[in-house]
Amino acid sequence: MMRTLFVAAAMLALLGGSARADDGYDLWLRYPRVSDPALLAEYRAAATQLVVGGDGPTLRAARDELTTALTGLLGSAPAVRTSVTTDGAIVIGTPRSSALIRSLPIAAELRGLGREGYLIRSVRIAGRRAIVVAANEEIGVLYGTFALLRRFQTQGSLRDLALHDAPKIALRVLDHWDNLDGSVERGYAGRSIWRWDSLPAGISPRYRDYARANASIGINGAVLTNVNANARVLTPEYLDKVAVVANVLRPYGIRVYLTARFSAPIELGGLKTADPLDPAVRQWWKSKVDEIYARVPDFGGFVVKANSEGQPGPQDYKRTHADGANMFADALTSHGGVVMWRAFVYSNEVPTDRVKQAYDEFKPLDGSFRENVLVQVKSGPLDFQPREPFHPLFGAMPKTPLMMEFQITKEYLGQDTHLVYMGSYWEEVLRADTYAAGKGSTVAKVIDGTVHHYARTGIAGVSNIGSDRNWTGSQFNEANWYAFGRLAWNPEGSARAIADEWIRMTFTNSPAEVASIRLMLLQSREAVVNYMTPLGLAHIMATGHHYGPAPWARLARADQSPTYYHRADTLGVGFDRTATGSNAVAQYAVPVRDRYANLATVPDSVLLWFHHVPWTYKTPSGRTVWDELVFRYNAGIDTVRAMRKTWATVKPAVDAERFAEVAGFLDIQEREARWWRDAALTYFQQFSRMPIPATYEQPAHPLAYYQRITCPANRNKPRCDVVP
Ligand code: GCW
Repeated sequence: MMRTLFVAAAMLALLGGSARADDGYDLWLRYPRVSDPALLAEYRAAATQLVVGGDGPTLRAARDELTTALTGLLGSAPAVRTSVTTDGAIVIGTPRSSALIRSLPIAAELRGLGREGYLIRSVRIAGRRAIVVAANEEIGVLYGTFALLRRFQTQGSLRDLALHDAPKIALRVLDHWDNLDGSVERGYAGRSIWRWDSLPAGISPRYRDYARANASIGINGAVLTNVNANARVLTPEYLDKVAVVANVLRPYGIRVYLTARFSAPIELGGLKTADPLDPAVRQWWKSKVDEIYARVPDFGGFVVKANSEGQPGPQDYKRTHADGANMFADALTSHGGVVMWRAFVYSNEVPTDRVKQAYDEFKPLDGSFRENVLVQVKSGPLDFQPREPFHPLFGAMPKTPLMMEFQITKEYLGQDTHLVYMGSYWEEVLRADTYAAGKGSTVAKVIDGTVHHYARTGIAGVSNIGSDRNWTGSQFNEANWYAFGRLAWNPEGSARAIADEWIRMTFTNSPAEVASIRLMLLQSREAVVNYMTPLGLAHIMATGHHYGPAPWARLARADQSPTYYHRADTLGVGFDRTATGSNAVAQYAVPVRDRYANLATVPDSVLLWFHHVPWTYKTPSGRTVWDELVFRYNAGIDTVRAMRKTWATVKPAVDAERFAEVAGFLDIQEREARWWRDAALTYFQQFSRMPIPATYEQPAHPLAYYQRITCPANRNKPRCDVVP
């Protein structure tokens, strides 16, 4: 038996790359042999030697990556040398680590690149052709190394290289909503990658691969724990584990952060209060922070969710969010740590429209936060819906660094199965104009500090990473991890260009297939908006797991009820957020406010977000709002069908395992898009009392059928079922 297996494996190996089972573990860090002979010859000639100036851990990581990558791409590793002895050397290092780098005329250019920037140049060294990757610090060299490898991987030219780049945002972090028991809140890719039970002795090899992947896209921080925090991570036992993870991530330029449970002084310290102005509480946090830095000298700081969804916070003691944040800031400041204080706060005890509450709470606090506090704001004012207008806090707090929080894990967008490229979503938010300091004050320019000259800048993505072999629950969810990193580095980057890179690095460089897969990616976000929440509808997902449709749900808490958000009745549909309603629109600067408030100018993408309109209201297409809903739901499904067809055409270029996984998920996506349409339209039809025009597919079942469908809280195949 063993023998047959061995023979089969050897035969598979002989068949070469295409026959190899590919589970997606390698992400975009795959280095298959360059197949075009001319290109291969050119690349080989450019990479005969590797000259690494210095021996720090980060330079070693760069050297190892180059060695692995070039071995794969070119068929053999370049010789590692201490000086350039032939044409075709790749020289990496910093002026401090390498006399060779010091001798090159690049000092002026390096000066502008900061700690993490890099330059890549074609040069002559002692008459020999070389490519130099240089930076002020080793981490810049590592980032430059990955940028150079990206050239190889995307089959770009290596001739006359003269590029430099530096990140526009300083703190680029992944927020893991990972619990200490190994579960992941809103995680759809298995269990947590942090194996708390086996740490600190057991170090999973995945930690290093995680670090490589992050470094390759410039992510420089990891918040290891859920914002719904457990104080236990702050105990010495757990801090020892945290320190080990930090040690693995450090060479890759990644700092570790933790979430701080506000009530930890009571739960761990035995104090009677967690009042942020109480001297004993302040002292407790100070000692705790010192204890952390003794183990993790480059600890990044804390992320805090306070007074939101049941989490404790300063308001429990009649203090403000600034009082709370500043207490942590004071404890962290001497160590160089920061506080990322979340603005995602709302309460059903506050009678105001939920989407207004964060602004109401935080705007008056502008100017009262310590210098090392960033206020972390979700991309939209509600909660990571398939589409929301940008959060009105962006642009509204000139004296407080606001950082972006995107959700990479697709809680409300089909989770693991639906193919949705978030790059398009984030690009839309980042390019939105806040008008905070006149035209051109885009969200990107707010968070990169340009608009208000923020001293600190940051961006967080709620991670979609788990223990699954493909890391993110599906092959295409990997693209969202990638896109987040690239947009965090440059928030003015293009979702399309990023998609292109990712496809070339992950699937194929063949132009026709690149174009096909890119089309799928770029269509996918609008498709999900159409088949879930067209025209500015929001939060009509099933309660709890947020997977399927349940626009009918009416909960004890209005602010989490679908019916509260769509407000459908026989007169019309939509949430009036103009002056005649909640007036949330007033939180935006003029002219954004006027554009949204006025029915004549509001984009139909957010029509029902801002307005309650009669079912017969004529949208810009000329269709009534009812007919437009029918049209959009069907358009969403049509796009998914088109995506399926497109995917079928790329079969020859994709390995069988990944091809089949994606095809299977697209099949689910189409079925579930129909489920969404039929559930939503049969529900809304009770109010509109208008027909679904005969040219469209009619719902397969009556409303009651869809209302009986339930999904297990812990979804697993078979997924959601009709309860008989
Ligand atoms: O969207 C909601 C999620 C919660 C999450 C919360 C938050 C971590 O449903 O699971 O809690 O947002 O962002 O704090």
